[in-house]
Amino acid sequence: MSHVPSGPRTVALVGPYASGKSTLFDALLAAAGGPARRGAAPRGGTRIASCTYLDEPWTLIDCPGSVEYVHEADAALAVADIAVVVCDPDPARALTVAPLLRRIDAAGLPAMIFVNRIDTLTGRVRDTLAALQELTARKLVLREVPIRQGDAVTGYIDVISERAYLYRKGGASELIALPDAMAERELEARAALIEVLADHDDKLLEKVIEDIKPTSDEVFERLRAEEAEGTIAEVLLGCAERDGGVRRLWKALRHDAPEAAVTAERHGVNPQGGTLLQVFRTVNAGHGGKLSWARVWRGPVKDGATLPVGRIGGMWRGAAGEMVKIGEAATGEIVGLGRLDGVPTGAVIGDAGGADLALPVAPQPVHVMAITTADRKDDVRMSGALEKLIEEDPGLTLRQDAELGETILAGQGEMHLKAAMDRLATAFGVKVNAHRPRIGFRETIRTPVHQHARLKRQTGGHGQFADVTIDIAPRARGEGYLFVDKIVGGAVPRQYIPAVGEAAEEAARKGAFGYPVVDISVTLVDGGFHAVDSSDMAFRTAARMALQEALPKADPVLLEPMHAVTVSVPNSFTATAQRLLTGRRGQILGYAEREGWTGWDDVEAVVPEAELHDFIIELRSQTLGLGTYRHRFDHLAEASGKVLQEAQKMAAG
Ligand SMILES: Nc1nc2c(ncn2[C@@H]2O[C@H](COP(=O)(O)OP(=O)(O)OP(=O)(O)O)[C@@H](O)[C@H]2O)c(=O)[nH]1
Ligand SMILES: [Mg+2]
Repeated sequence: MSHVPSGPRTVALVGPYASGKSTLFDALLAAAGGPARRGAAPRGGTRIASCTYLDEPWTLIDCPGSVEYVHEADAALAVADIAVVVCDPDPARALTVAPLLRRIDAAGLPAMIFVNRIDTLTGRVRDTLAALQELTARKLVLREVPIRQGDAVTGYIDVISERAYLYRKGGASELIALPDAMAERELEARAALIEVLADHDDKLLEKVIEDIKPTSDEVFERLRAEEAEGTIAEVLLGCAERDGGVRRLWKALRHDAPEAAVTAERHGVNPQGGTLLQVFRTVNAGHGGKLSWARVWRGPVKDGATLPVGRIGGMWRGAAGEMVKIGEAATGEIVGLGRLDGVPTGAVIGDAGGADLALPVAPQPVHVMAITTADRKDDVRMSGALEKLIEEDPGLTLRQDAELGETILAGQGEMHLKAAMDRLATAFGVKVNAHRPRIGFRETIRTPVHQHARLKRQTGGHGQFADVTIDIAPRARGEGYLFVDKIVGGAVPRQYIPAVGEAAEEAARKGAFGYPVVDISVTLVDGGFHAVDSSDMAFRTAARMALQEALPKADPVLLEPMHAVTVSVPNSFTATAQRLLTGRRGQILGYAEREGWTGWDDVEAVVPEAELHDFIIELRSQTLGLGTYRHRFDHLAEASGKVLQEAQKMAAG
């Protein structure tokens, strides 16, 4: 059928961990005339490459599948014209695609599904489709039925054109006569596809009712329109490793992927106006400088152009394995821009009007590490480098813990944080060590104590003298520190009394177990002074002595921070989540269906902060990587036994 050549379009290859996205990315580029690269796809990071397929310009974004990089995949989805969801044919693994399909649905992004590793399929494709259909609001339609020889899938029939093909490694599939034995299955799949499309099209519906076979063009047109709307997603089959279904996918994309203008309209971008760009990925290559990957929402944009955020210092297009310098980029293109200092990932450059271009907010970090420079000399450089790293990666957050004197780097998981620290070393030359962050323990007392202390020193000339008697007493949780002055008759002169209150409060920063003491009152009940030897300083010292002596006698108790935790899991893992929380001294408060997520539960619990450190690692390993959690500080709770021993060891060390 006729095809009007389109302008630049962008495809985000997304899908669960190790589903074959990078293999497919390489195969698509090879089919588009790029170098044939096999097997050496790096694990993890996003790759971006532009190419031409049948004279049309494309950019492919190979997104990481790891749950620790959802924010990277989300950023790619936010600038893509269509998503290709690469997944495994095993229905038992379908659940791993659930969070991604939800995000694509929520964004209203057009999508196709590429069921990869079709060579490993032992069951029926229908079952794979049914399992996937459970997970998305859009209707899935099977574009192909597999042809098998023995157990192996060796080709497919396209149910719209009704042509049969055999996969050919390293090349286009071979057109063959439609196998007789397959005719019935093909008709059945075609009828199912048309039935779905007819739901959205009265003319098609009439034909179905009157039993008239619609033309391929009619079916193609409807599919294209519904896919662009995000109401239907076609499901293609393939085997990226052996080039199976790769050209079929190219053709489907070429035909059905919406043009840049359609995507711009979906985001509410006004086609009229000045240059409009959006940075969706930043790579700080250290001495190589900073590269900001952007979608051109409104072009053209020229290298050297002065943008509101500065001048573009170099412009590149990604190509398979290299970068090609370009002078100008058109609307719809994905380009790398040089030297946009201070421009963070997500930045929208130009007048966006009322357009909705914000990148999805990265999930709350679930893994934290305290970091220190391996060499003290690097301290200043570390903070500069960290600032750049955060700017580059919205999945990271940084916090200075003044109380514990720690720099806390938080991210999406163990690998994510390790990668961030590696980047500090390789791109910024700052070597850091990481350790488990300290817990902000507190302590308080359970019994009142009456305490006297006297400072009396004679050093050469005039000495130091101060005498105080205090009562310390517990207060209710959260009431804080209170100083009460009950001096009568000038036992302690007025001017020294504030010093007593302040010094006692300072001394309470390190209690019997070595942690800040909270929720106590200190009452100054009596004292004595010397006309010459008393001073602010002397009263401070006496107050400190009194408190330090009193605290251990006041039945001290360690308080540990408790967090309100919400764990989200598919409901087949609800019991697992509860068991893991209980195993970490968590108190389960209950569970309920996760809002807007049928088939998922939110388990609520109160868990000690000290137990959350490695929690995400265990949770993911027990839930196919699907479990997530959110948390916030809730209250301080009394702790004893092993926790107390550990805390005391920590305070001492
Ligand atoms: N049998 C079979 N194996 C495949 C196919 N496609 C990819 N693989 C293999 O699956 C493994 C993972 O492939 P990748 O392409 O790296 O997967 P990915 O989705 O990019 O992985 P992440 O980026 O880590 O999420 C590799 O060992 C591939 O060789 C396929 O069609 N059939
Ligand atoms: Mg990959």
